[in-house]
Amino acid sequence: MQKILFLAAALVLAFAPASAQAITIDGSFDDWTGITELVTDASGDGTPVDWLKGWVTDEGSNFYFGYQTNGNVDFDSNAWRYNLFLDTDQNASTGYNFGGIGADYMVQGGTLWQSNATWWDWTNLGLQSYGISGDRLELSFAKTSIGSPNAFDIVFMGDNDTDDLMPDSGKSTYVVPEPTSLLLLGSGLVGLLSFTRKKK
Ligand SMILES: [Ca+2]
Ligand SMILES: [Ca+2]
Ligand SMILES: [Ca+2]
Repeated sequence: MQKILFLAAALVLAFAPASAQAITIDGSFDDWTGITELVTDASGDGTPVDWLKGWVTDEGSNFYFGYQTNGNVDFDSNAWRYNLFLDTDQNASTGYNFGGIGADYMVQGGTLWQSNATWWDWTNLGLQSYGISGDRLELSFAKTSIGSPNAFDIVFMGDNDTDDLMPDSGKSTYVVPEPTSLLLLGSGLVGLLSFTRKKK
């Protein structure tokens, strides 16, 4: 009986969400509290886009991106100045060649684009879910939209001639955390298997 209870507990844990925190794309940033910045940047080193902080996280089947700039995020007339370059195969020789990475995807304003070449040639994958409030943005899309990578490199670029880069040189890397729920599920199944065997 104890074993059954233990197994039941293990299975309940297995199906519990890996992260307790859910991000809702609503322009409110309370749900980002406790999520550490992936990258930060100096204030006053770019105009009109001056990056300050960037966040990436994931949950379930979605990636979530956030950033904070010095001054309000302005998509009304300047959406094209807000660019996130994503190197999803972490291979600089594939995708748009920029800042030492090969960006296979780009988020420009609220739109996701897929690279067709090492030069500026993109396919529009459509407007994504995003919210803006003052100097911050949050944006989300399905992991499958960018090929469900386990990790990717990212560079934030403002404008394309008076650009502020974040980081100023090189890149940041986001690694999808190990799915602890699957590990628990695995150990639960192993336990179940050995329990079944002993019973025979
Ligand atoms: Ca939110
Ligand atoms: Ca900056
Ligand atoms: Ca690449």
